[in-house]
Amino acid sequence: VEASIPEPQREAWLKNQASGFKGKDQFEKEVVRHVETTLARSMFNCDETAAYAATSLAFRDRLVIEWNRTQQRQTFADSKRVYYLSLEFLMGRALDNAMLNIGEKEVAKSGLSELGFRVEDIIQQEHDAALGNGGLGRLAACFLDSLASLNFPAWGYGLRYRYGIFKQEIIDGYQVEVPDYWLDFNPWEFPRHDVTVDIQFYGNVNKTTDDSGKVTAHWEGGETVRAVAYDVPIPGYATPSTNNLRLWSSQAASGEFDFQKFNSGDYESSVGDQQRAETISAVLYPNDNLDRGKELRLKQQYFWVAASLYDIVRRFKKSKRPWREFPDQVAIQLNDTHPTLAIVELQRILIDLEGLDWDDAWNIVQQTFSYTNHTVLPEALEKWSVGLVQHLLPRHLQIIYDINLFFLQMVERNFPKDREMLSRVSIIEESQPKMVRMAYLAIVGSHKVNGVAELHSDLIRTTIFKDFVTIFGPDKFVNVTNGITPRRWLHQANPGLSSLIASKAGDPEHYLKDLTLLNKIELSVNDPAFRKAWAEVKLANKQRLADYIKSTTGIVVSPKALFDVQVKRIHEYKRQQMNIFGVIFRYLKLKSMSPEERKKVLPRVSIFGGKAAPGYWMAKQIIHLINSVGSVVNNDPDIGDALKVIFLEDYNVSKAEIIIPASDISEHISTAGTEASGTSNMKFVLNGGLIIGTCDGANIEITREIGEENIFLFGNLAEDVDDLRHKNTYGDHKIDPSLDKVFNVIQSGTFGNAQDFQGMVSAVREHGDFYLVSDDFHSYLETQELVDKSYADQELWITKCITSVARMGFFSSDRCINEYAEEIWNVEPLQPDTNNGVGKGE
Ligand code: GPW
Repeated sequence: VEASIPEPQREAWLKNQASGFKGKDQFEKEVVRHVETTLARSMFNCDETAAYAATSLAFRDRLVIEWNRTQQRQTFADSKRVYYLSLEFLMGRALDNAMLNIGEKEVAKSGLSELGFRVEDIIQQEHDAALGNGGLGRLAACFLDSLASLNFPAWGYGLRYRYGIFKQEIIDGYQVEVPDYWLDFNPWEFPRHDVTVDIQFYGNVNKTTDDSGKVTAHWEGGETVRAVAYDVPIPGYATPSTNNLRLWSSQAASGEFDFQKFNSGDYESSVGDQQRAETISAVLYPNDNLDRGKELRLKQQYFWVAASLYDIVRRFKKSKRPWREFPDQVAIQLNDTHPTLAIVELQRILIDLEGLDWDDAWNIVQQTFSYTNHTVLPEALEKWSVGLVQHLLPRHLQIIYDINLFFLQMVERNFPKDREMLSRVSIIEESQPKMVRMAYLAIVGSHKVNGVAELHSDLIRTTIFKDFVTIFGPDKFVNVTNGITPRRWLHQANPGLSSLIASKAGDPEHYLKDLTLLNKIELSVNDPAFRKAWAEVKLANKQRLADYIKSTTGIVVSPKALFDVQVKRIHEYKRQQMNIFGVIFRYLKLKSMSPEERKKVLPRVSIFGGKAAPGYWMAKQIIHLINSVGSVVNNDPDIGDALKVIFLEDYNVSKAEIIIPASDISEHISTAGTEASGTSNMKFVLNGGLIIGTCDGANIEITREIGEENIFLFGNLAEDVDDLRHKNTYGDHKIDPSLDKVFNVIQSGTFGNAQDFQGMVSAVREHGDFYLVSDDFHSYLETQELVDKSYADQELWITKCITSVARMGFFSSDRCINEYAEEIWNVEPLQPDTNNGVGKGE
């Protein structure tokens, strides 16, 4: 590496190489230096915010050194890289993760303590990086952690939203959205004002023919917006490898503003141009599992995809390799269909700008891309109107039509007897207006398509993408069951449990890198001291959450009660409504008991959290009902500790880190066949909580791993859902008697104005109960009773918990990333130099 620098300069550079702090004394020195010089403050006005800033900068210096080395190493090795394109990266906080991955948390703890701070308080100063909605965005963040920890040369590409997912406030029981301006102070990003790409929109296409008769398309005119790169270092755990997450920010292309307009007095419109450009990366769309087809969203997609591809192609061209080697150097993973235009953009670059033949170009494209599907819900499958694509990206629409033409010709040749096949699989839906089906485009342009859990992958093969399995053969469609990073979701969120595990499974550095080693704790399942310590860890985590609940809601809950948690985006298919109906049923039952009877019941705390998309009326109604039930139940003197209902506002990654380790039971109760995988189910079990759930998504594989005696499954199966829905709509739909009782109480006004909750009730009673709440309600209540009974036998309960954790190794995102690397990307890790002694994990 150094050989590229000429002799005399090289010496000076090497002699003065930055190294970052080593050990506690240097750490303190660096913190004080950053307080005094970078922040221009002193020990007399260094509050926790400043201490956070200085600590982060000290750690950042360490990260950057390894980051530069990793990037140089990857450039010189010139091996294949993975590019993970995702519109969402739900990163949460970075400092704690950096301390852990670099392996210097103990140093930070004692150093900060000598300077007068507690490391936990400092960590909590950080604002979450919340550039995502839910599971899809968090999956991308877990993948980045695993890619770096496993030493894969990999980059993430996303958008640098000025506003992440909104902050949720609950006011009078209603959700209120508050903008999340998070960039005020962000030490983790590096603006690269020299790395820019000008992105074109609108305009028109002209074709020219050269002497040989070759036709070339030229996309001309329109407007230009500048993409500026912001880089975020992603440290691996217990390895010096530090990868890059590149987020694009939009700016006016013409400089600060149009001086012509400014000087001629048209100040407002000159600023207006700039603001319009900045709008592209201004805000994350707050929809989860829903496609709303807004023009600005399509602009975001193309802006991000075009800038990323320009960057990737620029890097490839430096190697001077022939184009056919592109797929040997580049694997691009499409996180859902949001980046599907990348397929069209690469084809455009190759044929219009690089002069390749269509077929050669298309081969390269197909070998380069692969696509992950995350849902079968029809309302979430992206479609863009042909008119909108034509207007915004005229050349891309032509290419989409050509891709479709050649694809349909192939289908016609291979399946001449099935005439209806053509309209079924056409990338263009012949509706009014015509629509581009993005999932079909993604399939046709990729070499592999994967689902995210076994049931989900089976469903896409047999339902929504059935014809494509016929056309391309079964090998194109694979399963890669999701995973989670055990660094954040075990060691960081639950240090107590992690060190208890370490006492049996050995060094965290080993089992956090090979999570199957967790199975060692199963040998201690009958060890009384281990079991006692296990129970103490859980109780301490519940106490921590109880304190948090007290401080944020004022409500006192007993850590001895059974903590029942459902935290995730609010959605009808996830069925928080079924949970709250169940809570109401429990409340009615408690009310019907004598005080003596009531004293004997196992107390329960029902904890909810999650955001509703701002335009999702039913989801907001569900939040309102949960809060209304809470204010009745929590203030009912008959009830006391027997039942508490808590809604925790603004659920996000850093709150998940407190909530998840504190659960006894968590709810993953989607209508069978609707939740592609779920990933919080994995987090809860890994943290020693049990699950009540449906046979859906990864619940099924969790059951297979931990054993069906360790999970509370209930409800109808995916294979029966269609028939049940049909019956509910066309047959005589009798609703479950217990649910009917609950509805009558809601309608009597017990929880406030019955009108406010009419939508939720009539969705079940009158509109066919699409999510089968009534069909599953009896089974749900019975299973909740079984949960109470099982919890009463604490010894058996603890056995279930320990056994489950021991068997969760499969769900590490490291396993998941290794599967992608082998089955889809064909990439190898690049081992770091092991002799520089940096980057030892804790
Ligand atoms: F609709 N998921 C999500 F498929 O969080 F695009 N947001 C989304 O918009 C979509 C999916 C989309 C989730 C799935 O709902 C969840 O089951 C899965 O575990 C997660 O993606 C990661 O694969």
